[in-house]
Amino acid sequence: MLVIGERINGMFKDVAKAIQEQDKKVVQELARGQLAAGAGALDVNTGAAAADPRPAMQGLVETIREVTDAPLAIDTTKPAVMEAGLKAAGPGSIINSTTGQQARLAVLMPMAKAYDASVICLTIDEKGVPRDAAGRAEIALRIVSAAMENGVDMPDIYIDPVVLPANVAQPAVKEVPTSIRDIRLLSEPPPRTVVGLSNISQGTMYRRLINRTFLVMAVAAGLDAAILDPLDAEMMDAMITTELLMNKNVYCDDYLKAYRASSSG
Ligand code: THG
Repeated sequence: MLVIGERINGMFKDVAKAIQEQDKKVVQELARGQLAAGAGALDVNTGAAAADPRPAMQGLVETIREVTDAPLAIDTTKPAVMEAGLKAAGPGSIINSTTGQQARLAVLMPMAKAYDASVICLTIDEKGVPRDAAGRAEIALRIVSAAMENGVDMPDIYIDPVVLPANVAQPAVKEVPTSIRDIRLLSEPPPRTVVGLSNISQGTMYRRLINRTFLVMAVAAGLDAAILDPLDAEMMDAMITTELLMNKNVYCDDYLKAYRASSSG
């Protein structure tokens, strides 16, 4: 499973401060640390920390590129910021994200082709996030069509069924694993699935426990990728164990060590 490290995000106080003070060290340490902990890609989001997000995104990406060639997920809703990030990061990046709205798909699918990027697509339309898995599947199908029309291959499409906080949208939680199963049936080969995991526990007391329990549910449903904090070792252990029990890796007694040895570059 592809782990996309979530920590280089201006939503976190240490990163917001680093962006404001142009402190490269903090960002570079987070890049190295997340990759060493098992991330295969890094999410990059300026948050609200920068007055002008375009140079801020470019600066963040260049700072990360000084220490790693790992794929970067450029996390912004603004096409101009996206393009600046993709340019600085180079081919093999991940667009994070487009919604299923035609106007956004019409901009971001061609951008994926032009910059040799894969693309995360949220199951959101003009009406917002659907209440149930059926509504998510409907938008996902529109996304699959748009990808085909633009010549973007299914393995380069990551559909995100949108995880909402369990404390305010409790009935929506179980729709996500259903949605992960549904999305895999939409085409052959299927698009991939991704979630922003930490959304599930925002504002709750047992954040890490809720994160890792939900991750197990999603991995058991066939999740392909997750934006999460790989520095949470208990969560990584839960993920690795679920993948083992789902027969994605061959059993050995020291499977945690074996997994880490094979994934740490
Ligand atoms: N889908 C996609 N991309 C995403 C998301 C998604 N990108 C952003 C987000 N959701 C995933 N990343 C985070 C990062 C941080 C938190 C949640 C999701 C988070 N932050 C603390 C908080 O809000 O409580 C910040 C405070 C702190 O700890 O310093 O929870 O769903 N495609």
